[in-house]
Amino acid sequence: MAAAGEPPDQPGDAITASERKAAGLPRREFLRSGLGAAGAAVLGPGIDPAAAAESQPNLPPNVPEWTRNLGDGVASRPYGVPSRFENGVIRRTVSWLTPTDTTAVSFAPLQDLYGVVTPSGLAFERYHAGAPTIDPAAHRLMIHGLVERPRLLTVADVMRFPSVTRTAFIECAANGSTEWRGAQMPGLQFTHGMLSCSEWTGVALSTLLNEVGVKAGAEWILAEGADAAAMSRSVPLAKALDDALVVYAQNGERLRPEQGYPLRLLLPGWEGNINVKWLRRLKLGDQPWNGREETDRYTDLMPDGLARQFTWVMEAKSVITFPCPEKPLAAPGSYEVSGLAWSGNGKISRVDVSFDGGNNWRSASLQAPVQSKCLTRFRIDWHWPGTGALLQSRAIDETGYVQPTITQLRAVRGVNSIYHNNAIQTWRVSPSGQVENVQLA
Ligand SMILES: Nc1nc2c(c(=O)[nH]1)N[C@H]1C(S)=C(S)[C@@H](COP(=O)(O)O)O[C@H]1N2
Ligand SMILES: [Mo]
Repeated sequence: MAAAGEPPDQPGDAITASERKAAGLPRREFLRSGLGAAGAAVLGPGIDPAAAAESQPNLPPNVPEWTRNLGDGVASRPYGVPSRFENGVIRRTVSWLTPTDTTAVSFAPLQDLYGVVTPSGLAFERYHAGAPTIDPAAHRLMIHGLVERPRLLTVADVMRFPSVTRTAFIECAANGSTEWRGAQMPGLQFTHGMLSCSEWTGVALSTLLNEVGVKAGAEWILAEGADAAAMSRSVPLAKALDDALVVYAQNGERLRPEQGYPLRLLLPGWEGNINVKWLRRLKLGDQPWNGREETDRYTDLMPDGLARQFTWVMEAKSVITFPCPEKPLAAPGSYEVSGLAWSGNGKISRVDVSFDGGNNWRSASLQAPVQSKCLTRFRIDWHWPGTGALLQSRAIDETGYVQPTITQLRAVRGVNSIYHNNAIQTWRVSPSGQVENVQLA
């Protein structure tokens, strides 16, 4: 199809206007009027079609083989997968963080993602006892304890209630845990990849609680999974009544097995661990249960030797996703620097970017709509002169909270913590364009 202002494609042309555009060639008007040089500001000199034609039979002005032959039919693809040329865009694991395949974590390839939604097949995975294969017909959600009418709900029962759809990020509290004592991981996928953002559909937990009738004195809910870990967490009733969902769908289709099929608890903005997958039980009680995941794990050891418990909220954080160690700069010139910002306390209100290690800051533009407890994409233009640079991003959320530097964070938290490292990330760009994970003193 011809873009606005392009001459329509002429059948029989060796190269059409849209092919020209796809190949990054200047428009014909530009060639005629001599404005082609304007395009060179970003991309440098254009392609020499004659040289390309000799070495690459599929390059313009030749007609490529995929235009000369019919493509695949619809029957060959009942469920689509990405282009095989994108087969490097995958979740990755770190052997020393994955003692067994079932107590595992995989990291999302943030360096290869665009916009704010994480494709379901690339959402990071974290589980304590493997991802169970649950037959939804044989699965029940039990709601009991301090309630008027205990219930065993089928998945179909849950799906009969009025539904809610919202987008929300999930970040493991251990995202960035390797960076407390110094820069360690070699790339963005491993410093920040325990982070995903999906459009979730389900039922408001308040709707289900209304159905069972919460008894006076109930203040907490035990949420338990049906996996072999029977992983459980204590959820305060206030959060359950605020914005908690029991979700059954993710990015337009039913939940993926690794994200909790057939039912998952979603607590927007709260640490990944409390978003209990394969949800089988909600028990109302008058105090927290103090299970393994909220005592031995998911607490923050402070410099005075005391541990903070119940630090549920993921505070404002951001990271530059281009450039990054996996995506270096090719040559000096103009670039769009881009990244992600998020806050478990609401909307991102501003993201500042520094190119000199935090001495000077410029505000980035935010992709609309900016949604609460959701990834927010930021973008800012940069002319890289080909010298060394220190890139940082700093998120500010609607509460006025400013993302701290690692030095500020260590001053309060020490270095004994594992969880809740939301420090500003520094990428060092070398004159060759390589990008490295560093920390500034
Ligand atoms: N039942 C159950 N729920 C669970 C877990 C688990 O092992 N079992 N892992 C938790 C942890 S530690 C995190 S970070 C998130 C990860 O969610 P994801 O795998 O969908 O990215 O799920 C949480 N919910
Ligand atoms: Mo986690």
